[in-house]
Amino acid sequence: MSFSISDLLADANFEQPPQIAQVQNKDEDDQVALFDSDTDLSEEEMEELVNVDNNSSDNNFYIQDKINHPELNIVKDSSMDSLVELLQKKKFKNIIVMTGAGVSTAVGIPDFRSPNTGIYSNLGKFDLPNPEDMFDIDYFLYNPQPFYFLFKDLYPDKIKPSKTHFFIRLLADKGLLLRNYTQNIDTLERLAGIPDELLIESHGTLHSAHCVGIKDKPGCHKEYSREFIKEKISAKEIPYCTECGGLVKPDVVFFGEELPQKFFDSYYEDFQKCDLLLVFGTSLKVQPFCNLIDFAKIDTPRCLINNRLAGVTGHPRKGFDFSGTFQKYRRDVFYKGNCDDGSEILAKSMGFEDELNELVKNAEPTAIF
Ligand code: CNA
Repeated sequence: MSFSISDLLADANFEQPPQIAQVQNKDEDDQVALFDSDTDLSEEEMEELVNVDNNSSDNNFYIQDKINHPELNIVKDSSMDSLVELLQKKKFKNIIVMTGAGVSTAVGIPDFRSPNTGIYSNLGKFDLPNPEDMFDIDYFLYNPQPFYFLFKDLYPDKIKPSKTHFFIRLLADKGLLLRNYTQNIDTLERLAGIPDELLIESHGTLHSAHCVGIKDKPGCHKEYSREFIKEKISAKEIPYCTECGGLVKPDVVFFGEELPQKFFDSYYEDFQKCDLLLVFGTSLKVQPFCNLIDFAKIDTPRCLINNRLAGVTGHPRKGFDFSGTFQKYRRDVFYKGNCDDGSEILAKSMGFEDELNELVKNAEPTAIF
């Protein structure tokens, strides 16, 4: 193992407020762009932190506080039952839902990192130098073909949103959703009826497209519809701009590109206001999105619903603390399972399970790409 718990604690800077990851870009020093984090812990290392003996005063930074004031803990342990208990006692009014590719796998769109089924495991035929190059803007401008042809393979002909998308839509209908921050580009949130003002498509969307030019020649930014792209790639053609001959790229944020302004305009205030954070179907490996969980106030309960551990760092101010060891208040819950089962449990404890099942049953499959 490459770390010790005391090293992690010694390492952590307790005074520093959470920060959105910054990455240097060749054009502007302070640009905040999308990048894949490679500094985080393996699943085994996360498991060790989750199973740490938190009665040992060496490990538990806030042990004295917690012994003297057990009532300060927001949840009694990291199980879903603790959150259900809380949901039954307290009405949350400003819920933020963060979502990743795991909310769409149930309806047939693969995620990035699931072993065997994820996109990264199935890029062999494209002969890329690295799997991440598929979504890298410099590589795209140099060789756009793999990106366009991946989409042709990727999307089922007709698709409907998952139960989790409809759960989020119902939170919106009931006035409980403060915002849905999604990393997904598949537009299933829109199809589920989550209103635009409550949705932040943090990594862009396949809904629209623009001319981005070609290598060493900036584009004219002319806007194109999804249908335009769809027609071209169905005919196995690369979509070029009819004005300037540049490449027409869906408005998806590639590694190295800036996130939408709406993300930066909203996240700080939203997370300060948030009274419950639900995180669904993400490995929390893409920055700066994964840093958002650190912006919830220290007594805001947070729940990860995912089929494997994610976002555990062992730092008091970074990531989840499912062992209740590193943070002042115990407030993190982990439901290890699939997103739709997690949504069902939440909907049931909030009293709208039947409405949810009705929405799922009545949804019509639609062609999105
Ligand atoms: P990821 O890194 O592939 O992680 C997905 C996580 O979800 C993994 O931990 C999986 O184990 C877990 N998971 C998969 N299916 C389920 C399920 N049914 N229930 C519970 N857990 C599940 O993907 P992230 O979203 O974390 O990474 C961010 C990338 C992925 C963004 O930039 C996206 O644009 C990109 N992406 C989006 C889509 C989409 O729009 N549907 C698809 C593939 C990739």
